[in-house]
Amino acid sequence: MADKFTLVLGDRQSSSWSLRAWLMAKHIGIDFETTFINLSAPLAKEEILRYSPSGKVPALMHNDLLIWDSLAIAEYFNELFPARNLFPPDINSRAIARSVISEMHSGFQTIRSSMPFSLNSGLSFIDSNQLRLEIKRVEEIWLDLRNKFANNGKYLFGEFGIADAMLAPVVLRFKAYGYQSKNEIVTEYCNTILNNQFVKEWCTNN
Ligand SMILES: N[C@@H](CCC(=O)N[C@@H](CS)C(=O)NCC(=O)O)C(=O)O
Repeated sequence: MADKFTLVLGDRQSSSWSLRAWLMAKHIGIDFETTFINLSAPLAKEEILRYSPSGKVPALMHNDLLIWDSLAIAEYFNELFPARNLFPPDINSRAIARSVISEMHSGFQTIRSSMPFSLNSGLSFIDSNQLRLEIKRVEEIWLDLRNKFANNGKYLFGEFGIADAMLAPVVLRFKAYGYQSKNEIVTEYCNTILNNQFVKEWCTNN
């Protein structure tokens, strides 16, 4: 029997964590089904809980196995498809990639709350010192990695990987809220993400 993968996702318009898992699956190139749940529907929570015990999306079903949380899905994909280089090839770079994705996964609360994920544009964000600090930190990560890995390709560690999937929603937030970096390298990386074929597909199919 062929392997069956299903991603349970929130709607494209509002679910940034779902986008991350979906980007990873698209990048790997597996055949997978999707179950989208409209997160603003009155019974959304009940619907999510039919699939995901945490009450959150994304969740991945691989045959009879259920994996929930974007980070666990990322690590599972990496173990199943090592040849797709979802993490960079050398141990030091992998450790940095894991630091970056963990920082994203557990931090940047003010970016999340002041710039809620949306595919619309022309939105207004709630400005604050903390928001500026977090934006500065994201830009510092992008700049540092692009400077280090520029020779390997145009993504954070050269080739597209989990770190790019985890940070792509921040690029879309900046676009939605009209935040434009003054740094050329940061802007170039943001354009790379905005021009990624799968990011475009997520944004146009909503
Ligand atoms: N740590 C989780 C966060 C997942 C998360 O917060 N998902 C949101 C959608 S982006 C969700 O399920 N919200 C619905 C709810 O909380 O009822 C992950 O990385 O997957």
